[in-house]
Amino acid sequence: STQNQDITEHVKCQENCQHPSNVKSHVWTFECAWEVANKVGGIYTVIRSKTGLSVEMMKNQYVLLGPYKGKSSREEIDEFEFSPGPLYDAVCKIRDAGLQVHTGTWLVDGNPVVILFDIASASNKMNYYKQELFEKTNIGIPDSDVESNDSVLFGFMVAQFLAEFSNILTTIEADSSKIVCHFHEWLSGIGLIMLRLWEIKVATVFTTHATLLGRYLCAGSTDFYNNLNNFNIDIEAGNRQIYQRYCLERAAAHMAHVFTTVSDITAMEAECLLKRKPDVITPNGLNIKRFSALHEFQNLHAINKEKIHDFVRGHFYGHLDFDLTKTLYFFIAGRYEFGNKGVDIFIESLARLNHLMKESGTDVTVLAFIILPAKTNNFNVESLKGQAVAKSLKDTIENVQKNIGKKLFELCLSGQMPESDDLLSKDDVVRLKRCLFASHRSLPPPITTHNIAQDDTDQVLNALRRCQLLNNSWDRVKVVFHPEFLSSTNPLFNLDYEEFIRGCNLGVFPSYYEPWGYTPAECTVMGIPSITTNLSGFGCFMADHIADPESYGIHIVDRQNISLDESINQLTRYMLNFTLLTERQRVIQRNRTERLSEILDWENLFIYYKRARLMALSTVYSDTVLDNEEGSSLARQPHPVSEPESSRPVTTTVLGSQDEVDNEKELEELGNRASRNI
Ligand code: 1S3
Repeated sequence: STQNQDITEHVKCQENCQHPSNVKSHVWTFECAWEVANKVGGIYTVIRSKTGLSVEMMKNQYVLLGPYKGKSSREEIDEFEFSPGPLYDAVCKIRDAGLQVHTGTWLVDGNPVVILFDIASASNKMNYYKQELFEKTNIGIPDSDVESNDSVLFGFMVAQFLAEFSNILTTIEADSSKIVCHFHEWLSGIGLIMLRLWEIKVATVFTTHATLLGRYLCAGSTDFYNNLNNFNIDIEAGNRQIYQRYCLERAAAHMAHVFTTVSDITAMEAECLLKRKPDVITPNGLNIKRFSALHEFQNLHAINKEKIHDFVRGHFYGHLDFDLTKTLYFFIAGRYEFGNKGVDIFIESLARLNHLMKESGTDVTVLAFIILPAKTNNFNVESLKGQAVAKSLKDTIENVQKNIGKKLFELCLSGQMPESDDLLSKDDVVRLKRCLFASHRSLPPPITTHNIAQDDTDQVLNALRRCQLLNNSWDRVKVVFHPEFLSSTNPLFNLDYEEFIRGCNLGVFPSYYEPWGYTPAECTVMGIPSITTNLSGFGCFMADHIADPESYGIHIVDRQNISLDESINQLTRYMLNFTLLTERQRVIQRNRTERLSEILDWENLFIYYKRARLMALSTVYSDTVLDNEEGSSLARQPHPVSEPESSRPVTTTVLGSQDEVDNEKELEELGNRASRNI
């Protein structure tokens, strides 16, 4: 795009770089994370989803710092040398010191300037770095801790680069530029720690997206939230062999000029475990591209649901005794953290839902997808065979169809009225029979699409077996565990992850440990209702900002104030209620859900980042003006009211707002009825 070209030009433009007075802003903003141009988890989404806005606001004075990962980095960035200027000079300086650095722009929205550090090039300095770190902080890094070793190399390289950059700026006459660097997570923390220890004039922000210890403690069988204040932190970290990482995280949090985290619930955790209360809460946003036509996202749902039907036709071949038009797709997706992500209670609730649906004699079927990456030995034969059988049946029928059409045409041309017996040839019958016999199978469809490496100890498989969720014909709840993230090259689903979400009816994310939780947020902006919890940052954020989240399709399970059994029942009830909605009601709910997109847009949430950085700058540079209006709280979303009637033509499947008014009461009554049923 023109904007991207402009930015690249800016970076390459010698004049601009040599004369900072030519650029509007005098603040250089660096953002540093292990997940810059490196897709590992949620922080990648945090950074990537706001690159467009960041570049729009800060132009070429916004620079991302990340690790160089060889081939995968080469696919992510457009590599080129910067033209002479302070950035280029700083890069040259650290290259002169024997360190390898790759420069260019990241091939994402906004095309931000990116500097990737090849940590392997610094490995010969590892012992010097560790020695210095130990002498200055008393934190010792064992050789066996690979991640911490990587963080040492990355951190020192970043700190050296920023030190050089800061030094170069001070030598440029009449340059009053300020520098702020925003570090994410403990893996980038050493960069911040060293900058402070070397007393480099750079304002620093540190954001934690989860505390290390919190994640570990929750994954055990600890009653985490009721004991937040009682843990003996050093002992707990030591017992889990993460003491050095914990120390790095805590040091970065304390040495930062401004410390932030993504939600109130993680702020509370950070205060107890890291012993510093975050200065600012920086909730995660998304890059919202709303469709100009209101019904477009509804159409995308229909198109992608049809593609999921195709998968189901193959996977359930020989057992497709349920009506696809009355089938609802639920899903859970994320990191394979069985308890933390609430997969345990999801499966238990599915079992209870299955029981209730069978009892009620409903003709609705729920198919629950579990998408969590696990170690596998590729797809299993049954799953691949299912898709092949369905495809061969489809091809055969298309051929037979063509033959029938040809015959009909010929007969009509010769003035004869075709008899039904004339249409199917013997050959066609034989071919059809062969396909039909091939599609018989006695065993129920597999509950997983892959050969799981540790099948006998896999937590998901064992929970499904224990709950007897085995895709038997009498079950109203069927399950498919897909232990790999979806991509468009997947041979089973002809869908990438976004298309898959769009095709589903409900996202279920009953997490126990979830500092933010992008999965329900992603559902929301695509107009897909979801279930979250009051222990997830997203769930709490929505509860704070929406008067009645449930009426917008955001269901929040209480995992804080009631027993586990009651939470499971509540989750079951939400899912059961959903199965009782009519198609019309689901369409209305999707419309409402999608209306929440705006609250999750970086356009609205970026103010918190801006505030954190300004606060940091104001502590380092006394002339920074801190605008108190920035970062004030967002408006609360009221109870849904119907939109004014649209003059746009409305498709048959999409309901206009008048329908919505008519159905508001209906929806409420239905909810009440369902709660009485459970
Ligand atoms: C973390 O990733 P996770 O899934 O390990 O950071 C994400 C981005 O802030 C956040 O959404 C998530 O809750 C955290 O857990």
